[in-house]
Amino acid sequence: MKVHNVEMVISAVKPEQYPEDGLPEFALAGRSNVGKSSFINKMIGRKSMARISSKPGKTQTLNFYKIEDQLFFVDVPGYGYAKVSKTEREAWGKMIEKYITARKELRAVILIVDLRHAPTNDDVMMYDFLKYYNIPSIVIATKADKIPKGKLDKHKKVVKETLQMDKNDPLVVFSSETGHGFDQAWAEIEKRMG
Ligand SMILES: Nc1nc2c(ncn2[C@@H]2O[C@H](COP(=O)(O)OP(=O)(O)OP(=O)(O)O)[C@@H](O)[C@H]2O)c(=O)[nH]1
Ligand SMILES: [Mg+2]
Repeated sequence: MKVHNVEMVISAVKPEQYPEDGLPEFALAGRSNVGKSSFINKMIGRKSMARISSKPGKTQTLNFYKIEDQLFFVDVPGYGYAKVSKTEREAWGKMIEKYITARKELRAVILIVDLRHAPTNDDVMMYDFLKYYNIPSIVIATKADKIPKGKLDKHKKVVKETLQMDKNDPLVVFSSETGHGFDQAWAEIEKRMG
């Protein structure tokens, strides 16, 4: 998709604030600092529309970005950030769980993992959670610019095997720095918009 119009519609903290357009939504999931906001920025061709962390834990609300009046990207707080209090973590956990399991506009969760390392236990738990609730998922393995070209396939295999990915789920190797995987990522999203 060629993106010209992006509107940050709302930073929501509760369901009453979610948009009511009925447009398809794609939520970003992944550990804190993995590159969720950078993924959104790359996909919409803006340098800093979605806020990028200098510190992990920057995204604290559900941020709805309306793209071309056709879909929403929903930027979600990352998991696994140690410096968040237990109470806060539980509150966010509940909000995200509720959004993911109950939101009828949600077409797929875009799970972002770091291609450089094997997915963490939290990543595995998130993927299992999506499978358990039958939420379609698109796995994006980002920071591909940090891996030598000849090793991409090997790293990709580690991601697939560690998550024990369903053969029907797409895994897109991506880089927010170089745009590697951009067309494939859009193709996977567009397939699930209708
Ligand atoms: N080299 C490289 N760095 C990246 C890439 N994507 C993200 N980063 C860097 O990783 C850091 C975190 O990126 P964010 O996009 O803010 O991560 P996030 O997942 O939104 O973080 P939270 O909102 O805190 O959960 C930033 O310093 C980015 O510049 C990538 O594809 N390649
Ligand atoms: Mg973020």
